[in-house]
Amino acid sequence: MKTKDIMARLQAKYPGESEYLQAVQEVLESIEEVYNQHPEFERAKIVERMVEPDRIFTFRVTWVDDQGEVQTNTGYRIQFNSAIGPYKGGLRFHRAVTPSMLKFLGFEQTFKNALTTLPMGGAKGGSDFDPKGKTDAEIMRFCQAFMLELWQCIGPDQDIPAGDVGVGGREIGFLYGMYKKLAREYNTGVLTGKGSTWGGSILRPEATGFGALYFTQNLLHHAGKDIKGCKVAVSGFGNVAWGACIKALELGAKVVAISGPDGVCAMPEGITKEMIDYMLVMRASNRDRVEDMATRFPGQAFFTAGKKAWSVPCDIALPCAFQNELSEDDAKELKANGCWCCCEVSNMGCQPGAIHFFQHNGILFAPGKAVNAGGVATSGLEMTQNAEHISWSGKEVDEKLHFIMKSIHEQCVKFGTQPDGSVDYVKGANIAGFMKVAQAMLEQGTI
Ligand code: 2IT
Repeated sequence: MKTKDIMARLQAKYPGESEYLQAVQEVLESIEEVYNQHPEFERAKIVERMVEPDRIFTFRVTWVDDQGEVQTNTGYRIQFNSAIGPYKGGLRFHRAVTPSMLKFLGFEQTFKNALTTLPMGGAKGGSDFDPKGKTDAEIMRFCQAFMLELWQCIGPDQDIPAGDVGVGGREIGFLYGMYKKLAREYNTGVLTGKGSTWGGSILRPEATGFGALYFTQNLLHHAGKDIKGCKVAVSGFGNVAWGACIKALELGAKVVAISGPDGVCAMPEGITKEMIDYMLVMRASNRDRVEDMATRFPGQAFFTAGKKAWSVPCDIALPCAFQNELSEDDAKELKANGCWCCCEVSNMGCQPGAIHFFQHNGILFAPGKAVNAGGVATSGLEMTQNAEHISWSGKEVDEKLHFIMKSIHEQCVKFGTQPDGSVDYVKGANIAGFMKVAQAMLEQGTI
């Protein structure tokens, strides 16, 4: 297998699908050497099969807004790979959603899910619906209309969606209500991220952020460092950023920045518990503005329009918002300001140039598919609880999440340790995830 040849073929076949091509390129580059030591993979054309989704559903979603006007959006579900388990992955509602974006996310999800130690295949879905400025009633009508199409494609042993950008507990509630009405079954295992009184797992809302901090702790420990007293810059203010802030604070770090599409809020004395709670209010408001934090906490949070979290001096950068949110220039600014570690929490949050810069300038870096896997892992734990019709305590879930993040870190170290003793976490995560999926595909024959 030659990455160059496969990429040339994919570029010709899917011109303009830049996020998808970027995600595939990163994985192929890191697995090429190992892959070519396995002629059985080459014979079975594993890579050629793995880069194509199993199937893509595309559907029209029509709904009526509060003014009585008819609105039309496009919905998607991409079932990417089911070698090691049923399709599993989130739904993204964002105005920029395209098949390319969801293909990249579904592809990444396949390897991420393989790292979790749980039996889950990869999928992603969503819509170009823009939640910004929408009322709760509009969000409910959109979710219901979306599920009217989606429900035929999913099932607890088939494909299990969850949240992602623009889809949180509120949206999962509306989606589940409509699913239940259509299927006439109380089938909790069909979605994860549910409310805790109706089949949701304790700690699922926090899990992505908590898991990311557990991974960061493992990485720092391996490098002989400690998070206590470190200054942390976080991007975004949604569910993932919220969980990361809670755990960072708990571990004795100081969160000095959060950000939004409108700019950055710097908090020189560190974020407080009250401010973290306010992030939930900001998310629920659908305003999509981080400036609201500075308005609510004058003298503690200082807003600068048009700037990113990476402009605030920190030790550790945690991108928690969107793909490609951290550029090479941002990476240079971070280093110039003293940053020495970046754990990518968002999916593909760092541009290739930024990753390259980190890796060649002694900055510890770990990729999203390892760092943020605690979210989907806890979804996997929710599926187990649903299948058994039981509910575990927060302590039980947290212990399992700790174990999973530790094991993901170990897999990265096993496959990513370099001759000089340093760990290439990108390589480690990609090879570990790939080997598991590739082996399963091989054993299941040419399908
Ligand atoms: O990117 C992700 O891993 C998620 N959005 C969570 C997916 C899930 O099924 O919990």
